[in-house]
Amino acid sequence: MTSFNKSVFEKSEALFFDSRINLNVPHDSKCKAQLSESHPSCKHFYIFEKKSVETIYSDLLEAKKQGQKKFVVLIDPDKLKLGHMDRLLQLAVDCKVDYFFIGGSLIINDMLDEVLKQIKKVSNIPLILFPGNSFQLSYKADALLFLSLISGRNPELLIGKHVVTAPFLKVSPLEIISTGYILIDGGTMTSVQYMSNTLPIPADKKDIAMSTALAGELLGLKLIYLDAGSGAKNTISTEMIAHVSSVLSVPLIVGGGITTPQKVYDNMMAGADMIVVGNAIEKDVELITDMAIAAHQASEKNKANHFL
Ligand code: 1GP
Repeated sequence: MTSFNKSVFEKSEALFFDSRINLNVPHDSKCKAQLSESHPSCKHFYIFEKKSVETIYSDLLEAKKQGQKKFVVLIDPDKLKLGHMDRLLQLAVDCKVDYFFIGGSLIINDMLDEVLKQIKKVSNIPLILFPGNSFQLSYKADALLFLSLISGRNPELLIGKHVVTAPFLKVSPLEIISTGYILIDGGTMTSVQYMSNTLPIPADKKDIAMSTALAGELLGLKLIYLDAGSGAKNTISTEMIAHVSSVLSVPLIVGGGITTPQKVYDNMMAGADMIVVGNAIEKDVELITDMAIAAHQASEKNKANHFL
């Protein structure tokens, strides 16, 4: 059982999460419901056994050490056409997609748990929440990117929301992976730019991107995510990826506007450890095959170069 300070937890807003958000707590033995005597308005809260090993993050670190690359499919539960779901999952399993990121700027249709449940039924591909806000949480996922928007100067997205959710996350079964999220100008106003009320780093300012990423790593963030935003007109340049990657020890995620297998390959060879594709696959699910092949080729080539 995880150790946590009950009094801190009881004072926290997090106690009320289970009545405000449909967490769909799994009915398995890892979960123990307890009555909350001090908060009659809240029926119960849950304490989970925390995974003792950070499985996903250890895998990512090991992959980086070996020069191995990871291909990630982003699923936005609001945009996913349910008719495409079976095909998407079949291709993802066949093509050995490494992870699913699940999230969106908003989730309007309340499909988060349903999507997670459907994926779990047919695949063992780890599910990582990539939340657009603090309501996009589900215990059905395996891990959560605990995002700090370090390219922006909006205190709520740097630390504010984190304070509110931390006590809840501490006792959740999710593997929590702190992530420095860096928005790069992709030539169009993206949802994340609008919703976060922050300015992206200009696409040609690679020193600012590099210094921001480095600051994130030095602050102890475990991943850095360079994102041009979903559906970006311009992808992040390979020059910027190479520049940022050259100073980092932690894994580097890159996404936003990637529509071709060649771009997946080039970005990986430039230094991205993980490539995320959402929009293009939403439009044409068959793209998964060629993108995954490109990712595996980049991974093999990079692994071979790594030990030369
Ligand atoms: C967005 O990086 C992701 O946050 C993926 O972007 O949807 O444009 O592939 P796309």
